[in-house]
Amino acid sequence: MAQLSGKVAVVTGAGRGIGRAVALRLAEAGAEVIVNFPGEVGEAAHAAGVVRAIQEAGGKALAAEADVSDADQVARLFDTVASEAGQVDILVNNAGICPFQDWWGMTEALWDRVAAVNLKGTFLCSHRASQMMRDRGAGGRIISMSSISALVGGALQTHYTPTKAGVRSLMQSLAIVLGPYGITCNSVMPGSILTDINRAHYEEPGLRARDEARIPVGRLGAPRDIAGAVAFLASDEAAYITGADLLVDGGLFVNLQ
Ligand code: RM4
Repeated sequence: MAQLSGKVAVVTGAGRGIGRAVALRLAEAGAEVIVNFPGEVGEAAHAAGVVRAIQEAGGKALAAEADVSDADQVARLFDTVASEAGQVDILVNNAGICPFQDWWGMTEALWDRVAAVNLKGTFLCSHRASQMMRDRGAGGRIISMSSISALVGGALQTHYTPTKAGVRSLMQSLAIVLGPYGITCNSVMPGSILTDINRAHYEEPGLRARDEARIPVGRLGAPRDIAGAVAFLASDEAAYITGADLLVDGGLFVNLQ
């Protein structure tokens, strides 16, 4: 059922991976989707492919470039949303990076970049979208991609795990601020989902088999596994859920002994 017809969804980092799956799934549910992508080479083509897929399925979509860590670009992104779509009902803060790096090789520049995209980007987009939602007075949904890495560490992710814990915490605080406006704020916490962010990492011999052996459902996740959770949190069924987090990890987190 087109539960989201009449709604406008902004999905950041929607050209590939989880963001792409979320954009397609929200469009399938009837939402008009703004497919945000960063300025790196090749990203516009990925985003155009998502827009085309949505349009060919009879949906409405628009690609919009912005580096979510840049306040001016985020302002322009939401100006475009306002002028082209007129509103934002659903914001999915998906854009995120995780270049795997050992602690001794960690640099300030890499630490700052990961924090800027993953955490500051979530702040910048949530701030602009929530203002538009507040001013329109029709409520809204802010759904942010935290991670299992908000709950556990990662030896090659010392820059990344704090940002995912921060995203979760930001949604908890925003739930308090935005609840009175009918805007819910929640996190989705993917486990090990096979996408471009970790494809090279899993090419290490034995790594994929090691991780899959620890996942009770027996496989790495796929982007579509996350998209369904986001679609639920975006729906009317989730109207009383806010400040919550939804772990989508195939049972990995609980399988520790
Ligand atoms: C997730 C989790 C996954 C990793 C991605 C990049 O939080 O740690 O295992 O592949 O990050």
